[in-house]
Amino acid sequence: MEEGAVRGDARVEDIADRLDGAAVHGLAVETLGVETLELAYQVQSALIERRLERGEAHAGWKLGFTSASKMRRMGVSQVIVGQLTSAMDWTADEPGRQSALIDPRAEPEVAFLVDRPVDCRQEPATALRSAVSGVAVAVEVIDSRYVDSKFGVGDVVADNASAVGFAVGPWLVASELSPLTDHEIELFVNGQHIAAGLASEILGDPWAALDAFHNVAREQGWMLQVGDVVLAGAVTAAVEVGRGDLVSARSNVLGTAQLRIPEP
Ligand code: OOG
Ligand code: MG
Repeated sequence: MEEGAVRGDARVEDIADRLDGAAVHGLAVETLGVETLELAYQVQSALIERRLERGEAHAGWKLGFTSASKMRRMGVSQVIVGQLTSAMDWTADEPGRQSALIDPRAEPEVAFLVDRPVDCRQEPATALRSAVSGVAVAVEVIDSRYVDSKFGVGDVVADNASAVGFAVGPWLVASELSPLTDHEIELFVNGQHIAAGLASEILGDPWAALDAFHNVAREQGWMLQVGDVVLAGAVTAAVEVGRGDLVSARSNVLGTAQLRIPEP
């Protein structure tokens, strides 16, 4: 038993090392065949630990595969969660920002801002909804660490749901935007309109993504903290972007979020 447990931990650390190395050096790895979600979320935690050790701070959470177009495109039909850190927050346009990247792709999203701690094991999903003070439009940049973005659900969870960067627009008062009116969220790259999707693509209403998040957070025993951002997931399939591209998401209800894809 004990030996098995030790081997199990060694496997978590080994997979985390490979995925972390791929992210740090911008070199994709072959799919690792992470069979279970239990192992996958353990690897994800080990990856986040490495980032925190390098001085990054916890910044929030991201959902994946909350819309039919994303599920169809990636062949995954289960909502997944990844974790955001301070190094992924590209909201402020800092000239000269650098990041190792493999095959970055951008997505238009909706973001929520949490303004009190929430323990999902103790509090219901409705409590999480009422802990949200802000809603914003967002751009997420994903970058799978697997060759050709080929993965099963366990692999992509282990790879922190392909998280690499995000930007949020101005925070609007959440209570005035619940439920969120259905409307289009558009994606622009260097000023060119590239894609658009409806807010209702996200489980009928992006607020429902918080309930889906609550489910996973309860299982994982995660706590939400003051200032946590929660990205609700893309309303369209992801769009390829390049170094230096200016990417924005626009909504006539929520405004604009913008980021620049970092240099190598
Ligand atoms: C996984 C990340 C999915 C979303 O918004 O659905 C995601 C991927 O497609 O690589 O961020
Ligand atoms: Mg996303």
